[in-house]
Amino acid sequence: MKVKRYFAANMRSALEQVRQEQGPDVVILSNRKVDGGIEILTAIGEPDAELIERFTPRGTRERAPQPLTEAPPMAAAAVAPATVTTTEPLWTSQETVIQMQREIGAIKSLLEQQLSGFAWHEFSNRSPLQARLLRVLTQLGIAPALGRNLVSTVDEQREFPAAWRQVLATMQARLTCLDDPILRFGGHIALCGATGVGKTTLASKLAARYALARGSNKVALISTDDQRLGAHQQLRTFGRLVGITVLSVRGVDELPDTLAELRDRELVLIDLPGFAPSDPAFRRTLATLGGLPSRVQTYLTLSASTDFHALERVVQAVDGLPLAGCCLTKLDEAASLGPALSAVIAARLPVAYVTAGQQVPDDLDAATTALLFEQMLSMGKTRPVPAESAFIEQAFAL
Ligand SMILES: Nc1nc2c(ncn2[C@@H]2O[C@H](COP(=O)(O)OP(=O)(O)OP(=O)(O)O)[C@@H](O)[C@H]2O)c(=O)[nH]1
Ligand SMILES: [Mg+2]
Repeated sequence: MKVKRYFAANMRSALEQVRQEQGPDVVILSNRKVDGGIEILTAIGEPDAELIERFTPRGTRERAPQPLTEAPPMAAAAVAPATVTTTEPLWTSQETVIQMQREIGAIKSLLEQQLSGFAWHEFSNRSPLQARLLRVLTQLGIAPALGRNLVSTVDEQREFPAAWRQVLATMQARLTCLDDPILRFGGHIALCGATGVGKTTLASKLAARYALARGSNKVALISTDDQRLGAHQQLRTFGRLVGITVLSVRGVDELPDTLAELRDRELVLIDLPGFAPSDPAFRRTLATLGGLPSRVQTYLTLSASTDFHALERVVQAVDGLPLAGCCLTKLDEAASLGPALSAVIAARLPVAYVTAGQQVPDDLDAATTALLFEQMLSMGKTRPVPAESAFIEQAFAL
């Protein structure tokens, strides 16, 4: 076995020299930086155990050096990459690496937690009034992003009561309520939303109220839910009880004919099936409704007892679709009204009606900002959302 020394200004040219002179089967014994460039020592001929031992760094003796046709050292891979084969498991699947990834993940979340803690404390020291306002908004269930945005314009020099009134006024200005649009003007109204939020109950309440005010022959209901067992029946039974016409269709495509049949009705309520926000049929159905020749106004039904992230998913699912507004249900079941108001403010959805109970037609009110704010504040007083430091620090990091 013969040792040969190569010298070049950089690693690339040194390897190029080795490759040109000795081809891919050369054994690289060592490579190191020396004055003015890189030195590579190579071996040719039959392997010499003693020589290999001398040039193998401690801790890697069982693996290196090797011919370039086997698992290559870093530099050798550049010489003959196409001939490299290895049966060793990929390094990413090795147990130790997986364990390291887990530990890095844990350190990362610990760091994030600490950073959000620092951020909150730094914020509290710098802007104590804004921090106090944010804490109260958190107790009302207001989503962190909206809360931070609301307090950001408050002047630190103000007294707390005046600053709080300013925050409420800013929030109120961002919330739009519609003035009883369905019961005042009728029309073709579709109610959409996630499963079980109270669409059919709301449609029944609106129909019954309209019938009480203007006569049952002025209103009709259409059930479009052919998926859920008994869905058509639920509305039909209600219709029979209160003397309101109820028709069923197998899908929204059949609506134009049915709406034409009901042309003498002032108010036609279309009860849609419930959809999971991720179901593409949700958007498809709403898009079809938007394209019907007869104008159909669609309202999104949101349950106030749902948490903010679930509400956010629903409003994002209908983003960009033509909605007339939304209705908030199950206020009686909600622990706080903050999440629902945060979601509708973020989505700029006007609120038309609220419901707070199962009674048809009693538990229904036209939405007003005064009513919603009064509810939100009284819920916050009786059932404040926990706003201990740990909770608010986490919210502050989001
Ligand atoms: N507590 C309370 N329950 C309500 C309210 N509105 C509806 N519910 C109840 O919620 C349940 C589901 O109501 P539905 O009207 O069938 O809901 P849906 O959205 O039509 O459901 P799917 O058609 O299955 O998607 C029923 O038990 C209703 O009585 C409300 O404001 N408060
Ligand atoms: Mg229903």
